[in-house]
Amino acid sequence: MARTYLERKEAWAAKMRSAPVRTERVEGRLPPGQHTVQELPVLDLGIYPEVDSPDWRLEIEGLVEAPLALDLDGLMALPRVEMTSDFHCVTTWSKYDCRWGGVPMTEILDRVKPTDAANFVLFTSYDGYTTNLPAAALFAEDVILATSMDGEVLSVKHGGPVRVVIPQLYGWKSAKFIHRIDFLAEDVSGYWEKRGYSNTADPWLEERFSGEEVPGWRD
Ligand SMILES: Nc1nc2c(c(=O)[nH]1)N[C@H]1C(S)=C(S)[C@@H](COP(=O)(O)O)O[C@H]1N2
Ligand SMILES: [Mo]
Repeated sequence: MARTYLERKEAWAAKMRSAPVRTERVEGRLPPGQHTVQELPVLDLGIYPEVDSPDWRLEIEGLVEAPLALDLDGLMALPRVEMTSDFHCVTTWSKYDCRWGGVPMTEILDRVKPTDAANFVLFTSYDGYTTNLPAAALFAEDVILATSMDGEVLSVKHGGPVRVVIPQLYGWKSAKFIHRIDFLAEDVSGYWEKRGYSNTADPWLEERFSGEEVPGWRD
């Protein structure tokens, strides 16, 4: 019987974990080991949460001076931008020039003010997905809470109503259907990170997999 996408992705992680780790960041637009695709593929757990607009919330909590809960109107009222960036998935495809519209993450950071102890971030999404990353990665200028793609309202397939996009990290850190952002002192592994994927996920360092043993993810 054909294996599911999730099974193949896990098996691939198991196989590739012995690949040599890069010590130097590779320069250039296309990160090492990637190839470009023309259309943005759809990649997720196959669960499409239908959140009614009035019920949607974004909650930002943990080690911040001013925790924030936004409904969709509240998010839409914040300063907005359109920006174009490249998207790199760990499964080796890269899509150039994705045009995202939404609220820059810097607007959120300015409001919640993460404390000095906030070294890590955990995203939690409406499909049950989680992903963790160093808090510093959120401060890049091109990180966006996207509500539109290519000038159209963000589809559920691509993570609508609201998703995170972090162009400088592999795509699995760009949480679709975002619900919570928690600032933490200690790193907490997310869905793929528990299954052997990298905590830091820099495509130009080819940080695909965790160098350490991840308890429980091997058969
Ligand atoms: N909530 C959620 N976000 C997610 C995922 C997911 O399964 N659930 N998959 C991640 C992965 S592995 C990738 S490559 C991108 C894919 O985004 P796209 O489907 O818009 O191309 O979403 C990321 N964000
Ligand atoms: Mo991915």
